[in-house]
Amino acid sequence: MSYIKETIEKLKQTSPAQVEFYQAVEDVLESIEPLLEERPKYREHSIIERLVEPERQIMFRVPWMDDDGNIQVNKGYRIEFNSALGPYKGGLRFHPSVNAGIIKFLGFEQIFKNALTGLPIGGGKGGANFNPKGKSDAEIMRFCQSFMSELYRHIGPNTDVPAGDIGVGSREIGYLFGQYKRLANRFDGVLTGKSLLWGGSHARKEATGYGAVYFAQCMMDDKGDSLEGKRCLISGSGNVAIYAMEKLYDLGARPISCSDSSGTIYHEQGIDLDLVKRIKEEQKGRLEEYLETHNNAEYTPRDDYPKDGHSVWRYKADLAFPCATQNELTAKDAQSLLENGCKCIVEGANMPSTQAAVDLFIESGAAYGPGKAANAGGVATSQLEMVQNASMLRWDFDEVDEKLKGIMSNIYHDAKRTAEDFGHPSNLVLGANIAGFRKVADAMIEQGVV
Ligand code: NDP
Ligand code: 2IT
Repeated sequence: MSYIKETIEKLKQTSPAQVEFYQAVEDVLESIEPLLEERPKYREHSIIERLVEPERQIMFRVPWMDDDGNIQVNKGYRIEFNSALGPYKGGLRFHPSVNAGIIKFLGFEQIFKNALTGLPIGGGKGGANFNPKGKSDAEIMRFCQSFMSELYRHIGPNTDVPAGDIGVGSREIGYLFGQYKRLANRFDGVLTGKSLLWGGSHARKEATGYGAVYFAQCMMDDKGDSLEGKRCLISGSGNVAIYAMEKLYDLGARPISCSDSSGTIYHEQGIDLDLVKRIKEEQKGRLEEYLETHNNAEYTPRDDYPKDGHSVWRYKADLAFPCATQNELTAKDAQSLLENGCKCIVEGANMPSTQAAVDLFIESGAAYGPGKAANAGGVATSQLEMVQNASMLRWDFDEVDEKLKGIMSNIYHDAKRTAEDFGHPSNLVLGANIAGFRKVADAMIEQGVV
């Protein structure tokens, strides 16, 4: 058995039942095989064995009281995965599907994503199996306060800096920050994605979606093409999806779909983004309500999705932006995208394509931008928020946006150059994984056995 396969087998025994985590680890380890041959020092220093083991895993009880006076209990997590390059950095996810394996997959991805940004941030992730849907504002606040009552002792502006992810947006960051400040008696940059009124950065809210589109722009440039006039399929209708659609419109493209966990909207004339913002950001409603304004749009409820696939990916388009969640794009979906002439897939979400779908994209020669490269604009702008907090300055929107553009272009070219150096010029999975891994591994060697 190869060294990589042996490592993965061992991991399955020592960390049982964490399938998403194995998937993320396999993706990275299989890509870096050629690098391990070239540089035996990584094996001599047991870099892989150390990398797959988080530096610290914090799991805690989150008790809170609902509006009816019942006591509820959730599981809270913060996985501090790797601090070779800087303080642990990564979001918090509140979703009923959250478990240790999901937080570990996200934390593991975050290590290499953060390394790719070229900024001094390590990798971490956290969250809870809490379902924010249907909860009152007061319940959300009590939950966030209880969550932070444990988390605050583990985080700090130079230790670990959480942010948002699925189910955690500016409202939750506000309640979390308020409780942190109360307990720690410090007003510091311990969370990112903060409100512009009290320490947030311009363009952080937009950064992940905008960044994914800037990344797509680099991919199209390389083909001698542009986004102008292109039909784009988007999944999700949360933070990443909304701001990806906004930037696509800015650059002359046409987003024609979006989705939530209940169903998919397809609107040939182009998604009405102001309406989606109103439904999702202001009313926290369901996408189905879109039809009340646009009866010429098509809505497919989740129950009517094709077997083994999702409804979004069966339409004809030039580009696809999965921006909802992990494994939302299957081999069947990849096939139908490719058959319909889709030439560029850009991942706004973390690990949205199954391994079989990724294999199909790579074999087909389509331009495929993996999440850890294409969605790194969010965390990169979080680091810009940390810089502004540490210096007590505030940059204007254009300044942050320009920096974000530069970072996305650097990530693209770093991954592309690395893929070329290893003889697979169009394989950005290999390029991104090797480029990210190399930075972390070299730092770990220099810091000794810790
Ligand atoms: P939001 O909570 O704002 O939106 C998530 C969207 O995805 C919603 O439309 C949601 O639908 C849908 N969704 C979530 N879970 C599922 C599911 N199990 N099945 C179907 N649909 C689902 O989250 P974000 O936009 O912030 O995050 C989206 C993705 O982007 C995630 O993979 C996240 O890890 C990744 N990401 C986020 C970054 C950020 O800065 N926010 C940075 C980098 C990556 P519904 O409302 O019905 O639940
Ligand atoms: O997956 C991600 O990169 C995020 N959810 C953003 C993390 C951050 O610290 O901004």
